[in-house]
Amino acid sequence: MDLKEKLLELQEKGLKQIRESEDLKQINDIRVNLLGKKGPITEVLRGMKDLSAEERPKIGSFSNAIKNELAEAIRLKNEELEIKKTAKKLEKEKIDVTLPGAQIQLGQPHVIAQVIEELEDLFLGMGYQVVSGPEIEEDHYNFEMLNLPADHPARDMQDTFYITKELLMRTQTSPVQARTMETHDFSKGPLKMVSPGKVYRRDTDDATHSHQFHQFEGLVIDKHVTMADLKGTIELIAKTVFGEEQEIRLRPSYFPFTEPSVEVDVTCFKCHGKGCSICKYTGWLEVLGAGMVHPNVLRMAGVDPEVYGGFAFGLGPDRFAMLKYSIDDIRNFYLNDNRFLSQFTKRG
Ligand code: 2U9
Repeated sequence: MDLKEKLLELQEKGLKQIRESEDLKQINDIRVNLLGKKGPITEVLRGMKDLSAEERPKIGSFSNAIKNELAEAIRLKNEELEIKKTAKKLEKEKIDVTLPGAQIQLGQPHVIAQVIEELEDLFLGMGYQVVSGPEIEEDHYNFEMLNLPADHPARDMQDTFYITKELLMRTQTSPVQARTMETHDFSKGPLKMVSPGKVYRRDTDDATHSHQFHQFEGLVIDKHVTMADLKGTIELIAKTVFGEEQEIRLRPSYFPFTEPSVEVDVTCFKCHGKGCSICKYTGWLEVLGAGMVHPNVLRMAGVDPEVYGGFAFGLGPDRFAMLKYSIDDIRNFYLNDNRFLSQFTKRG
């Protein structure tokens, strides 16, 4: 077999191998075998030294043409296999973008925060300001300014977390009002404020007591404020939180910072006054304390009780939330168990 025949045979065999190759590794092996330095074509070309000067360039260009043809066939096959490989990969990695996404669990304000926010909205709408203050408070603002001097028996009513002789964890949010009243410029208009926040008492925690709970207090100071203003405001709170059809009643009470003082009941929102387990078969729920600001409290804040007067009220957002959602243990609010908290999902 002469060289030309050998080359033709190599061409035919090579093209067949290339045609039949199935993956990129195989085609690369073929390229190395066929066209490499130790490959059969190189081997054939070695035999050219025995050819005549006339034959040599002919065989030389013939072998080059075959080499180029094989190289091109390999390149095309390689390209074809690359495309197939990519198509296969795409097929495998295909995702359906129309499938619904994984649900993201949304958080929500704490149920107590929801109650506070609802009340804040009500009072902001009536032109009140929402004021916060320090939770570590001075004895002076927490007790003294609220008509509870050191020897006042009412101080025994509250067990207090003292930090030093003068500093304590506030037992009520009233010191925020005392501070605001002290600095308010009455020549610019009345003071209308609410102060929601955390308060602390030295209580042993149980189903109805927590050493930390919340208060939402309100204060209005102006000329000519009457008990009728207080009653109307309280009625609005009761109807907003417990429902438009609710009624209120006031009972005489005592607080050191208000005179006269009242306790406020609202008709039971469950039984509407008929009597049920929620209202302990009385038809009424006790929800608020309130009164007309004591002259001593005004005087201590530098406000003339002969000219100005006002009303104040206090309520417990924890108790409101317990009533509204029939929660029988206050400790639920402070365990931060999401199975409990996620029930009070507020949307929109
Ligand atoms: C100033 C003057 C007067 C705030 C008031 C109440 C009545 C009251 C409690 C009810 C249950 C709070 O959540 S609770 O523990 N509060 O009954 N609070 S009048 O009177 C003030 C406050 C500040 C300067």
